[in-house]
Amino acid sequence: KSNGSFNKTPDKIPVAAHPLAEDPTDIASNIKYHSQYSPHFSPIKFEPEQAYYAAAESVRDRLIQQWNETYLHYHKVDPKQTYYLSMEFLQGRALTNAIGNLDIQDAYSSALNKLGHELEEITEQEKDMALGNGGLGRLASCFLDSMATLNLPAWGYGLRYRYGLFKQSISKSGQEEMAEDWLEKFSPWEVVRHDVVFPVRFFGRVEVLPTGSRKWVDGEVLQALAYDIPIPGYKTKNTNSLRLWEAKASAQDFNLFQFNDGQYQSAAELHARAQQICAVLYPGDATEEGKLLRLKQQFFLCSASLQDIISRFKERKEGTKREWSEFPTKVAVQLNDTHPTLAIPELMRLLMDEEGLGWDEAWDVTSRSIAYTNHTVLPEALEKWSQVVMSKLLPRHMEIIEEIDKRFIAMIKSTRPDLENKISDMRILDHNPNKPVVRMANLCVVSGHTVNGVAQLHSDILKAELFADYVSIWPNKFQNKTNGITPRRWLRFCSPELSQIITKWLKTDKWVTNLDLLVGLREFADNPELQAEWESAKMANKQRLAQYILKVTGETIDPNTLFDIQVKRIHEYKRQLLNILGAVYRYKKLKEMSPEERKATTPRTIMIGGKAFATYTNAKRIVKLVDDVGAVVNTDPEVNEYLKVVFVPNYNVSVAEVLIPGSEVSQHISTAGMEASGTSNMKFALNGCLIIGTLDGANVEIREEVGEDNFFLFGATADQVPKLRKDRENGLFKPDPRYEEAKELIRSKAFGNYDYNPLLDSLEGNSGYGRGDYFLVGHDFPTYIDIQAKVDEAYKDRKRWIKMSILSTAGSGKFSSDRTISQYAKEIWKIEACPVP
Ligand code: NBG
Repeated sequence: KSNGSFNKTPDKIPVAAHPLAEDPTDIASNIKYHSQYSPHFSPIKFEPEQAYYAAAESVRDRLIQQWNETYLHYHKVDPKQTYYLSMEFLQGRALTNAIGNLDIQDAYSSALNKLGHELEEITEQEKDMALGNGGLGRLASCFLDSMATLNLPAWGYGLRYRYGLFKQSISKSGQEEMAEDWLEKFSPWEVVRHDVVFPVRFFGRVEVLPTGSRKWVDGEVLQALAYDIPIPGYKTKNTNSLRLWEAKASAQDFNLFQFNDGQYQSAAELHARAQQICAVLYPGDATEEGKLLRLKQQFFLCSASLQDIISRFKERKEGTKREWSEFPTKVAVQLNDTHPTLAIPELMRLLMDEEGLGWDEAWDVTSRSIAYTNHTVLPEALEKWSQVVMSKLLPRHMEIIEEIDKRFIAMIKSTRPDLENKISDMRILDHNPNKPVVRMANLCVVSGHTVNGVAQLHSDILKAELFADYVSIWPNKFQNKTNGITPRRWLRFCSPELSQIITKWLKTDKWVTNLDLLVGLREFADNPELQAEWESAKMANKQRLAQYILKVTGETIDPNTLFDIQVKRIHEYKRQLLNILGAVYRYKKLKEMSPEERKATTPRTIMIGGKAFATYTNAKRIVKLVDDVGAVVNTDPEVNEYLKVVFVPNYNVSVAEVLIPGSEVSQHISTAGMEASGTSNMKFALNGCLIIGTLDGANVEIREEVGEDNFFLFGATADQVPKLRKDRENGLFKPDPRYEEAKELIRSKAFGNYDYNPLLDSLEGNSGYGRGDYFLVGHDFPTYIDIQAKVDEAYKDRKRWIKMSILSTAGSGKFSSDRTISQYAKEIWKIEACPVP
């Protein structure tokens, strides 16, 4: 523990700055240097918070050294580079990761001791950088880690949101949202680049020049200013960048005359509008203003990033004239879902209107540079923008999109007359008279050179359903890239105990960058020595988790019970409702048992966490239900030794780092065909946690890798789902009595007076999205309950359970994001490693 009364740095530590220091005393000097010469606080205090900022800045110095070398090296070698455009990056905390990747953990730990602090306590001071929602944003962050670790010349591009994903708290009325102020003080990890500024225009009109070429003029122009975050690779010099854009207005846009005249608002109007752009991640889009703001955000990211990419392309061979046809051999742009689709018309515009290329040449360059990843088949998530809004905000881009659409139709008519009747589905513009829209996914498929899904099943569904018509035109455009996770953050750093055991038994720590080596654990899965070590490491993680739960909820949970976790965004298709109905059923059965019978059960602690989108009513009801069930079950003296239900508030990356290592089973129970991949399933499996899951997304591949015996499978398969929905419509569904019992108990107000009827009603009736049990909770309930009984049985056999746990970790090698990124690099981006010497 830190010395609480200690509030000054000790005098015996000299103040100095040698960024590359290895020795703990020198590192302590560096930290002290920052506390004095980069002052952000008044000089007398040196409590954990001050120590965190000073330590982080000292780490940053070291990163900057490698970072600059990396930049210069790439500049000299001029390799082809990847640009990963994403509206979301869920970086989480950076300090543990940075010192871990730099391999200076021990030195920092002792340096901080010398200054009267503990490393663990210091790292807890850091706020999560939560510039994303869930899996898609965290995937982007795992990818950055792998790209740097693999020495790939690559950049992440995103927006510097002032407030990240909202902070969730749970009150009597359920979820409450608050702004998450990650920049409340400042972030020690970002470096502003005052020389990297690009103009971004909105609105205005298209002018036809005497030459016939077109130019976008007037409207309003904001400035995009670059903030860079260093992305260190694991034990390598390569340090890449995550470049986040901030929107600014310039001094000329500040009307001093108006201001002095007392018209404060109108004097700084453009400044206020600039601030709105990066104010929040995914502003509500129920209103027209909200929609416009989101489109502005997307364009802002695309325009600034592409101008930057083009300027780098030119700068790398300064003095020589570059051929534009060379551009796709130097630049690979990856669109993380459809949010950055406007990169397509923006690159076309820049090439034609600014650089003077003709359509064909610009199209060739654009379509050879850009590729698109699809992350969902849910219809409501496939973006469609109003043509009216698009024409107003981006008149030149609308023209370009119309031209792409026109040429696509002409191509179909001339080369594929058999597809003529499909044109209205396949084309980019949808001229529905009530609401003409631009279909962003179609624009990506038509324009990009490659389209990929994020797990085998998902990629198969894309080819067979969503994009089936395009497959017949471009059979080679479609690929699968099964998602992955970085083993650094998600095992090596979040579970040091387990990592040490793995290293000991494999006799190498090379698994950290070559995760396939984990298969080596298989041969020891029955070894009692390994089993004992494994169990005690898991127990330590469970204890840490129990302490965390006590701290954030006040609930005491017993580490000797089976820890069962479901954490992810709350969504009906992810079926947290199935989980809680199962818990309610378990509660009811426990109540009906005699004390002896209860003693024979497997005691369980069910933890559920995740954020519900602020306007998603049913998701919020689910949060409330979990909390209400917990309130009753956890205080019921008859059962609370055997069952607890806890809602874990404010789930985010750093909370996941505590939950996942301490888990024993986790639930990935989406309606088959609806979860594109899932990535937390991989994190759990890697940490020796067994999965209860449907055959959905990456579950399918996890089960293949860890073995059927080590995976608790239940539920309908994706190909059965359409028929089951039809049957339901035709009144052919017969509910299981256990399912009816569970719902009935909730309706009877056993868990409080809140009106759960609207939520439960979504499970009744015969048809319709969100009604008639679209997500098949009722159909899958009986097999879900049966598999839960198997979990209980399996847990009683400790040896078998630990073996399964070891085999789960041993089989998780495939799910390293290093594997995923190597495949992207080779099969989509065609880039190669460029290690800094
Ligand atoms: C999500 C999917 C997940 C998947 C992640 C990352 C979106 C649109 N999609 O299943 O729901 O793991 O993307 O690919 O956020």
